[in-house]
Amino acid sequence: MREHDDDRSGRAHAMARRRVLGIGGALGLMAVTGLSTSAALARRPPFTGAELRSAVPLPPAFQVSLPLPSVLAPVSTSGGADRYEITQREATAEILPGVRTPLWTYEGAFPGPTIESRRGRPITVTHRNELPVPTVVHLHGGRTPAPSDGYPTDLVLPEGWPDAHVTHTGPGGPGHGMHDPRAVLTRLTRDYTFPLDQRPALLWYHDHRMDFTAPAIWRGLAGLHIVRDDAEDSLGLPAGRRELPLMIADRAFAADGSLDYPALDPALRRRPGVREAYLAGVLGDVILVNGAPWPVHEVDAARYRLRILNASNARHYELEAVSDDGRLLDLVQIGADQGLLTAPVTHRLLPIAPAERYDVIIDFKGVPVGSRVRLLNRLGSGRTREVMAFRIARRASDDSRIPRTLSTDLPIWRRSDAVRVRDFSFRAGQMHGGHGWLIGGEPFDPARTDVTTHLGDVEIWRLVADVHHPIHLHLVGFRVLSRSGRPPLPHDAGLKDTVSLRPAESVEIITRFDGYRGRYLFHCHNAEHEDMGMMANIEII
Ligand SMILES: [Cu+2]
Repeated sequence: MREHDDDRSGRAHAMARRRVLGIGGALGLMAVTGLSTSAALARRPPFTGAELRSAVPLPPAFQVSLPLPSVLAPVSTSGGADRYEITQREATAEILPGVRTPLWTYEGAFPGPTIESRRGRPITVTHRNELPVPTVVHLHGGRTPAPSDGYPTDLVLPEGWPDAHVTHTGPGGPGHGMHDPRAVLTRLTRDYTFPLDQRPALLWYHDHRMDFTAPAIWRGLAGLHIVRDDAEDSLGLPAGRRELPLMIADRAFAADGSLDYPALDPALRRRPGVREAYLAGVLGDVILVNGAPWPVHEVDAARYRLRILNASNARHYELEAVSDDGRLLDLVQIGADQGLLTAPVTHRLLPIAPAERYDVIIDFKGVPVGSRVRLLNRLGSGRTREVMAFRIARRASDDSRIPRTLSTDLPIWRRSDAVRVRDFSFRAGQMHGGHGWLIGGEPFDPARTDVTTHLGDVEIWRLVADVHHPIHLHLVGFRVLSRSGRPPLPHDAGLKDTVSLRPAESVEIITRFDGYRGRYLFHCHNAEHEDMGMMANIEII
């Protein structure tokens, strides 16, 4: 299924076959699950989605230096809270050497500037929308009051955007309008307040506009947010320049240097959705890390803390670190989406679905100076097999450590704590007469409450998938209880906010809905699925 035919008809044919694999193949897969789940899993496709091919020459791997996103300075720090300002605006960047690429950005950069904050110290971020379309900001993984959580219809309208265009057309096109009476619109700016009363973790902020999240993230609206606290600082983990945030995202480039995306409305103003071949998800053929293609980073022969985010719309990775002499280095996981594990878990291969984060220690000690360690994606093929490289530049002393106990505050919810169990299916289906992605057989409707729960309730959710669906809950972290009736996988450890459902798999999670009352979302974080209906509402009362 990885043909790279050069002629257009061959390409179209290959795309059509990929689409069958992504959607029709999933239904076939569901049909065979009666045989046995493990047989179905063994046949699972390596990805869900179709790959765009860039129309410009691509640079060789491991030539461009790894950029490190700048850390945003607050505009004020008075009264025990920090205030930040971010302008969302168009900018042009040289992502591929010699190629100018127009982007939609936070503060002119992709990734946007990193916000570094302390647990329990609230911040307010004033976002100013100078883009040509409405936007919404969501802090992924944030324990955030509902008015600042970036509900998809809580739009920040740009100057001059007519109110008449606020009504959402829905992926079925004009005439399938969804009206949300609870939407809170602002014009030009909006203050988002984040209490950050939560475990230290790598979060990320990104656009969450109704029907247009996927193309907005693709164009560059994503940035990192790191929460820290004294307990984590005192562990002795690699820090400073030996702590590297790595935002991995795939993209494709059109002949004019712009980011290619199969949007039905390239202006992203009115008509949502993507061309039919890409309904299962949009994949690019260029792997970016912190916005650079297949970068290389010079390191000491010492331990590094890699804070990895998969910010791709639809691409899954299975990461491995390989030295030039073919040795696989340990990836010692110390944290999950929602912060530190209780104890480290060692991997040789680390699967990472869209929106998941892994906090990993890698030790370059013992790797010869002058040689490389490449981070590879075992799910990729050709160029998408490569992610980035580390070049060991020098011997160095290393006083970092990996404590055997990393944290003692992970919530432990027992099955007997749960006051109810809910079932949700995540499947392809019909929506407004076209293709959609459905939760429990229904496409998203902002005006419908799908789940009502009480603040403080513990619930078990059973999630079942047709194809890959990375499922994300806003507001709360959760633990993975089981996968298809078996114990969780090693990388399911810790507190998660996104769980990767593999084709035909059922996963049980347990969580407590605490923090704030209000309307929140849960959804698939394959961004194209999300835009095509795969979201639902949780009302916490
Ligand atoms: Cu999905």
